[in-house]
Amino acid sequence: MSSTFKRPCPDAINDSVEKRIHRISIEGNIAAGKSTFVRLLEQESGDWEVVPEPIARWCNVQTKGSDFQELTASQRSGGNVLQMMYEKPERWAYTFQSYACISRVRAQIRSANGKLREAENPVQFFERSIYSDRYIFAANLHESECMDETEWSIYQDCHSWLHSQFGKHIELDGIIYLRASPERCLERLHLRGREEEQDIPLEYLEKLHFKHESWLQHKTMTMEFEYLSDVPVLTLDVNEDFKGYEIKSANMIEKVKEFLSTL
Ligand code: UDP
Ligand code: D5M
Ligand code: MG
Repeated sequence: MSSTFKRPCPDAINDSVEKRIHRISIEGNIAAGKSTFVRLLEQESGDWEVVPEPIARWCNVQTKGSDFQELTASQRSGGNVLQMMYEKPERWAYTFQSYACISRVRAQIRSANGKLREAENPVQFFERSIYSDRYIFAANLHESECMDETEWSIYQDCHSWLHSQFGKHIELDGIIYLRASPERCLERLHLRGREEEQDIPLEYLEKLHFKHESWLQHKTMTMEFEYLSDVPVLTLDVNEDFKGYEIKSANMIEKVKEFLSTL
């Protein structure tokens, strides 16, 4: 019997796990509370894994562990591209958006870690998606004339190509929209105190808010990726603080579980 046994190839294992994984994107305006929320999700279940936004790479902040190598590589290329984009958007928007999108895909396609292989109902929560990259942030910068027509069409071309190549690993089964007013986001942005963001005006957050609303609330946004219009959306109102409020947080987690059970 043992002579006929074939050790399954690791890629086949990865493929079968990948097929069972539900991928959920956590969307929302700047400082709505996404990172805070995904930290709660991560603690909730061994079946749940979080892929945070690669903001550290964009700011060139040194972190520990596996991020370190890539950070040093990006340091060699120089600079804090998030800060550069906020200081001179018409010069750096295209560079930033290209890097944001590529680094996000790279983070999200890394195969699920060991714990998800054992999971009964594996779920990956992405902090944002390549759809918000393009249809919220990059589109807004193009509309604000910080990316010209050539940059915008090259960006879209690269984005579509990335999707055609890696879509299988990053397409979504659901979206959780953390909805907060632009005023609340501005308060939290100041509270968080990320240096690069301190001059962001309310009007900028309003523009991003309306884009989120048109995509996830009114569903009037036109997008190239047809499957997205059928992806279920769970909206959670986060105007009131949930951080530090156990009952409110538990309530949100319950809603997430109910949502997952419908997918
Ligand atoms: N925050 C808060 N109350 C909440 C959720 C978040 O005060 O209920 C704070 C959080 O501690 C941080 C800021 O708001 O200082 C922005 O949160 P986060 O970084 O999670 O936002 P993101 O930009 O990831 O959506
Ligand atoms: O942090 C993300 C920061 O990066 C925030 O300042 C907005 C900015 N930004 C610009 N373009 C993008 C794209 N394409 N994706 C994500 N963030 C972008 P957060 O506070 O987590 O929203
Ligand atoms: Mg965040």
